[in-house]
Amino acid sequence: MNKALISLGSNLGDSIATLKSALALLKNTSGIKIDKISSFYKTPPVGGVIQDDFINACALLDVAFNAHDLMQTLLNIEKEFKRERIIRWGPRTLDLDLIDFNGEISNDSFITLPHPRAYQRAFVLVPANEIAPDLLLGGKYSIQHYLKNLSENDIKGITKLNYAQ
Ligand code: PH2
Ligand code: MG
Ligand code: MG
Repeated sequence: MNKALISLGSNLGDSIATLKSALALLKNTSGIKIDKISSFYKTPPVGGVIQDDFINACALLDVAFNAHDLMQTLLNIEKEFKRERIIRWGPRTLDLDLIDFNGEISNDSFITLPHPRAYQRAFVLVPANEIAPDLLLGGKYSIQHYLKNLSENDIKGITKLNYAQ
């Protein structure tokens, strides 16, 4: 079995319902077992674009196939989800990012591992730290190591939602 850390994000539509549905789709995918799911967090947008706050979460998966196939599965779920939501209920977004896969390092055109910006993103590190503080990103430094390196300012505004999954 391979261990994968993924991050989930949404800031359009009913983001909590979106993340729940995405997790349900992952759970029903053969070859994937969900090991742990973090709390859901409300997080200020990172990256300079003026937009609504995100709902973010992370999940640890046991995966029977390789990183490429998992990446393709995540892209398929994103696409399927968006198409359904756009047709039925108006615009929705879902972002599923592969953060780490067994500590592997990859730089091909399809997949970059570990995720190149995860180590500096509080909206990934805070939920990830809840379920996998000792996981080594790219086999190198732990989630909790990177989280400790963030500033107060990076973490400010991240709120854990009181919500039973
Ligand atoms: N995703 C981005 C850009 N900025 N900010 C937050 N808070 N959460 C995200 O998931 C996020 C973001 C691009 O994928
Ligand atoms: Mg992303
Ligand atoms: Mg993405």
